[in-house]
Amino acid sequence: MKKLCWMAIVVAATTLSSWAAQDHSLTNASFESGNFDGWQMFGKHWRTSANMANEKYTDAHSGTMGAVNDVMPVDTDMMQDEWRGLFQSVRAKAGKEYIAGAWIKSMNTSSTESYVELQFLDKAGQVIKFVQSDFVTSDQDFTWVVTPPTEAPQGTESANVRGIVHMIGPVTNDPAYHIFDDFEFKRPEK
Ligand SMILES: [Ca+2]
Repeated sequence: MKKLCWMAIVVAATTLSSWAAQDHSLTNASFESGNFDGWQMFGKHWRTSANMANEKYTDAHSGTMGAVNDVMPVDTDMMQDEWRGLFQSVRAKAGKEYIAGAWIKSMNTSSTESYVELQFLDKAGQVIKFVQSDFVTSDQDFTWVVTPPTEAPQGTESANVRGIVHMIGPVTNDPAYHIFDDFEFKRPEK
């Protein structure tokens, strides 16, 4: 009986830690599930999409699916519509260097931009350091967009790998599209 109780505690602790931060590798980093399993989002108009009818319009860098954010001409409320993001939590260790990256494609970029952000969080879940990639500010085919290698500061317990879309001002005429695929979180290669 005593052994059984101990087992239950171990199982509970394991479940809790995997909920708090996935271990190193990202879940559903290529969106091949066709949904946002493993990801959390904020802001408007996130969808997974294949759209393979024409190479020019594909939404997948690898496999058949990618994650798309649509910035629509009707998104005119800067309070509600300005920021959109998708992210997931991973385990990270203080003193170790990491990078976060994704392949980003953009179309009809107009007054929008996108980037990858890496946040380091402490035990309480507070962001104690963050770093960003270069910003995608004009139309491009899938391009590897990555943060500088960054050392996790003292007190780091986890990291958030984030894809961010920023509406600088309302778009006119056509929607702007920022498409993400194949996120990575890893130690930089030396
Ligand atoms: Ca994919």
